[in-house]
Amino acid sequence: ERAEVAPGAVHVPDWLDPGRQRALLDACREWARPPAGLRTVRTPGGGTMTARQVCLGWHWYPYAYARTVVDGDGSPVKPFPGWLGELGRRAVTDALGPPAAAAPPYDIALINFYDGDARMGMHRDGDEQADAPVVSLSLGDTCVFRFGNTGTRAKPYTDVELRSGDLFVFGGPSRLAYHGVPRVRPGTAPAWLGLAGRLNITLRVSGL
Ligand code: MD3
Ligand code: FE
Repeated sequence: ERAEVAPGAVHVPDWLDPGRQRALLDACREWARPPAGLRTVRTPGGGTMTARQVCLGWHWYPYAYARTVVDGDGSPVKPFPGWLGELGRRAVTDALGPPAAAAPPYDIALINFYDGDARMGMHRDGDEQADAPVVSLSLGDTCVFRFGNTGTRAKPYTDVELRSGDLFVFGGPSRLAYHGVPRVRPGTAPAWLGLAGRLNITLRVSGL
């Protein structure tokens, strides 16, 4: 099924079948290894993100993109694989319908690893130079995903549970909306996946 949570914000539960979830998890575990592997993100204000992250294609650091891990081991960022771009195009078409015009290729993946205590505060994703939809894929433990407003970080919110295999696409008027992850539900991952915790993969177009 397909649920439009706000204009341009579409949730497709159970979009990835078990075989594809396992394959994507295996790929994420490879990408997490050094060099240019999983790292802790530190914000300019002295804060630390509780979800750890690895990037493909372009390296995100607060609040810009680079081609090397400027805030980590300094290595070149891992390449963004063509098959992941194809997955992104299919995701957008399944959620929003076929594009009206030729769409630019996905060239960034940001992969967030959450343990039971990890959270993500309310924020907007404004560091990309393109307005293409963001594709989000969830693996492992269920989380509470909080979707807010474009003009303010404040209420009202819509809370949605994201489960292993779910797709969420954020385009059009929802592209710059505030959003966050107030909690993860430990121990809720499907047993066959073999993952303790939660992974979220976002696919983006850099416009760079
Ligand atoms: C709405 N990640 O990586 S996924 C992020 O679960 C991020 O790790 C969360 O927020 C996570 O920036 C939420 C859903 C999501 C991702 C990107 C968005 C929602 C979005 C970009 C624009 C609007
Ligand atoms: Fe975000």
